[in-house]
Amino acid sequence: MKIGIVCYPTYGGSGVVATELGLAMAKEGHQVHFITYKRPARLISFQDNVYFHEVNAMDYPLFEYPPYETALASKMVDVVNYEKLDLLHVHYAIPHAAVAYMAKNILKQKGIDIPVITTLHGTDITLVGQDASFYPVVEFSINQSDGVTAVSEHLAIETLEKFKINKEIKVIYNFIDFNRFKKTDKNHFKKAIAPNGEKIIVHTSNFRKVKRVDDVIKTFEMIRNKIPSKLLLVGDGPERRHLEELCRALGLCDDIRFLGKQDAIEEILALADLFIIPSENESFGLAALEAMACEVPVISTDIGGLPEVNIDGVTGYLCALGDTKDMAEKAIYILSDEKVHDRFKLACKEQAERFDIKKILPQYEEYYASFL
Ligand code: GMT
Repeated sequence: MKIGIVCYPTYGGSGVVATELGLAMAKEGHQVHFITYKRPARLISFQDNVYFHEVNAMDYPLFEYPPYETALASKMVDVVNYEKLDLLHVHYAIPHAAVAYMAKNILKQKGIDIPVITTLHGTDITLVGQDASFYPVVEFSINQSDGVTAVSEHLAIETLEKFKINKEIKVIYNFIDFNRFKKTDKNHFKKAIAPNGEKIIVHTSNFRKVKRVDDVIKTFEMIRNKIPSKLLLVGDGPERRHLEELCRALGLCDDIRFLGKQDAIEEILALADLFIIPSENESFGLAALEAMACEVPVISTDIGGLPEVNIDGVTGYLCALGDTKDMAEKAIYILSDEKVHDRFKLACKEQAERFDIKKILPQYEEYYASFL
């Protein structure tokens, strides 16, 4: 198949899933064309069957905002037409589903019928898509897509509750590549970060309000009072400054490291003892799955699709939003006893295997094939 993938090229979960999916499809022999404004963050080296088409919105003094959607639609038309693509898969409904609708109709006039599949990732439905400035376009363009997938049961149900959707939404979960995410021996690195054998707690995100990184820090403070530990905060985003101030105010700077955006997340997870994801909204929680694949137990909220990934009392614990006391107690329980910790670690790996890319990729291939 010749597949066009449209996504955000940044470190956000939807871009990561789109890129990893494309790369895996290319390895299976499909030809994959990424269409976006920048090289996707995880598209780091040359790979056979992979192409990247950069979208450039022309600047002009009249434009306060260069019209990216128009440039993207034109690029989609161009690539589909000249590369003879079989299918377009757009990730994150805003604005990609609407732009795909426009491209599809332009191509129809040229006698080309291209199926469009939209994958809903989360905030495009639960947060951003609810804003009046986007809502009608999101609803319309989802209904105009030939196929619609969601990354969890919860997100599929929420989409049907929040919009009038006349399409069946197929659930295809986020996935994990065990060639990359697995437990590895990084003891030298661990010694550098935790020289006295402290426990290592990790959080990765884009530091947006929805991720509630404050709660990670508050939980960590309570854990550290009982168990010597270090916190690694991976990622960057709008809350970073405020979080640094919170660390200073709580006197935690010696035990908390801000590592910024990292490509090799798996190397950090490989030395982690616990992962915390206290989000107020999370359609799936790819970051939690990445941790679990590296045998790291997860303390999360019981929100959105997280309970489909993190099994309460088995792979970690599900706690109420904002209940940092409960999060800390559960974390201390897991970290206090080696045998308990080992039981959780093993369960994490077993649960992560349900989402092995080898199991999820054929679901996408089958879904694509049903539109051709
Ligand atoms: O806010 C983020 O976490 C980024 C966001 C995105 O769309 O880029 O991630 C969403 O998609 C991921 C991949 O499908 C999911 O694993 C995340 O749970 C989801 N984030 C939210 O729902 C907040």
